[in-house]
Order: sequence, then C-alpha cells, then structure tokens
Amino acid sequence: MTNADSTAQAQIPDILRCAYMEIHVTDLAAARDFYVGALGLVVTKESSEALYLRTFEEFIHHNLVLKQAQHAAVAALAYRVRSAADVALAEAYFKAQGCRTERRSDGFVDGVGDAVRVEDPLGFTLEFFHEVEHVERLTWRYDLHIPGALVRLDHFNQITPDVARGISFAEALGFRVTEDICDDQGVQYAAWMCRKSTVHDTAMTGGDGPRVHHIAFATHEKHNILAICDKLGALRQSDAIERGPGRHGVSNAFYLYLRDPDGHRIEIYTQDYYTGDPDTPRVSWDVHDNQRRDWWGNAVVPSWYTEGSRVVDLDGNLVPLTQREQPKEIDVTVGADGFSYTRKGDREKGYKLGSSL
Ligand code: 4SX
Ligand code: FE2
Repeated sequence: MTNADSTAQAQIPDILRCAYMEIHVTDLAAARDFYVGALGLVVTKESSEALYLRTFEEFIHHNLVLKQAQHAAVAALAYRVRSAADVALAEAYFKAQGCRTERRSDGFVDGVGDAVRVEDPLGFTLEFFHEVEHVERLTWRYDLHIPGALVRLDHFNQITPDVARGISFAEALGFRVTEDICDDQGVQYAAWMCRKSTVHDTAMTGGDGPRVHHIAFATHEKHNILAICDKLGALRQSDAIERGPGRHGVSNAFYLYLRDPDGHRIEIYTQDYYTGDPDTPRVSWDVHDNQRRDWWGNAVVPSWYTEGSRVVDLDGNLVPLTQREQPKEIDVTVGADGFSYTRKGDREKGYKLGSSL
C-alpha cells in the first residue's frame, strides 16, 4: 500500500477491548437471582429498573447492564477505546458509512461518560466509550471470591447471515481474525476476531441475524467452571446448563454454556492462548472436523446452533432478521451424518462416523 492509499483511508478508533453488554430482561428479580445469586457477579449499582454487574478483576464500572423491559433483547455491545478522541473517530467512521449514530456526552448508562452508539451495517447496536468510573478491583479480595469466580469479561459472539461480510466489517475496524470454520467450497461458517491479546473480543457465527449468540465471562481455571456446574446442581438449576462443560477445538478454551431466565446465553470460558503478535497464525478448521467445536468430539446440542437473542436499535425496536442463504452448520454436521471425521483421511476413505473400521 502506498502512503497516498493509507492517508485516504478513513481513520478508525483504537479499540481496546470488549467492555460490557446491555441486555433487556423481562424479570429483573429473576435475572438477579441468576447473575448474582447463582453466578456471583459483583453488584456495582442497582435500582428497581437496572442492575450493573462486574467481574472480580474488573476496574471499570460494569461488564453487564441488565434493564427491566417488556421483551428480552440485547441493547448494545460496548467497546472501550484508547482515548477520548477515539470516541469522535468512531462517530465519524460510522457516519461516513451512512450509519445512524447517537452521541451522548454523559453516556447511555450509569458509570460511563462520553459515548457514541451506532447502528452498524450488520444491524447491531455498538457503543464506543473511553471515560468510565473506576471501581475497586477485587483481584486480591480472596475473602470475597467464590469457587466459581467470574474474573473477566472475555468476549461477545454475534450471529450474522454472511460471515465473510462480518469479517470484512470487523477487519476494517481493526480486528484481526484468529480462527475460523470453513469448508472446501469457501463457505465461512464462523470466525473469531480480536483487539486484545486473546483469541477474541467478538466472533461471528453464521445464521439468521442480527442476533447475539452469547456473552462470555472468564474464570481463572478449569476447576472454577466445574464448581459452577456443582453449584447449579445444588441449587436445582441444572436446567440452566445448555452445553458442556468441555474443551473447545477452536480457541482451545475450556467452556460451559448457560441460559439465563430469559434465554440469553452466557458462556463461562477459560485458558485460551496469547494472540498479541500481529503475525499470529490464523487457525482454520474444516466444518467436517468433529473436534472443531468440542475437542472431545461431543455433539453440539441443536439449540446452541439455532437459538440466540434478538437485538434492538437505538430506539429500542427489534431489528428484523435476515436469513442466512449459505449452508447452515447444523445442517452440514449435526446428527452423525457420515460426512464428518475424527481422523483426517477417514472421510475420503468413505468411513462413516461410528462405523467399525
Ligand atoms: O464451539 S467452538 O469450539 O467453535 C467455540 C465457541 C470456541 C470458542 C468460543 O468462545 C465459542 O463460543
Ligand atoms: Fe464463546
């Protein structure tokens, strides 16, 4: 690229990391029981309409805002940017693409200052902010930690019909793809992309969208995830567990998926790998590889592929869905269809999944 080309490019905001999600819930008290009672997220602030929650190692005001509403939905995916000036850059960047934007110098939610929200080209409402209230970082407060302590916000996961388009959008905003799932026809089924030095800040999952697939919180270690399973069992809330625990192929993380009382999906995630070098190799998985989504080869439950949270626009209205035109992963690989493999080469040899070789 020549200098002339690079100066002609729109300046992009310097995104630090995924910072928080704002979600609408239909029963704030039930949601509180789940997020605070069962999962032990830390309450920064609460009222009869809203609940501001954070993880044990967080020093910004919150990682999750729950708002009481008529319908369950995701209201915003919020990213922290490096400086105050980056908020203006984000506003200009999306305005130049013809996207609707709204800037509020005193923020959209408590604890956050100057921020811009945008309706992005994929249909999601994104927020960019820098100014934020600092709160006590409870890292060393082991007197407060619980066995299943959620210590950081790790990532978002978005459902969008055209994953390749989602990748282009994210790359233009400065994200780098670390892993993806595709087939030999060039169909993209999913992609993971980062700003911070982990496998992702967000991922794009192919499907009818825009919808949000999940928000993921990190624990320090695998045993913390097992402790969450034990606690949910003890609370007779094992039906909150949707998938796992298990080991992902993609990202190598240990995982668990839960559904909150409104059906919003939460992932508990730990021990992925460092991705900070710009030349970190991208890992591409074949959609027919049985170990891509679960390293132990466990089948993924169908609801995990098909269900997700609807999103609302800047006015709070549901964003209509666009159907995915390309093949869906659930149709390609679920149900021991005989076209997936555990050992490379088995598929070519015509061995069926589960047959004795
Ligand atoms: O199911 S996958 O192994 O593809 C996967 C899903 C990997 C990392 C994630 O965070 C995720 O949600
Ligand atoms: Fe995830």
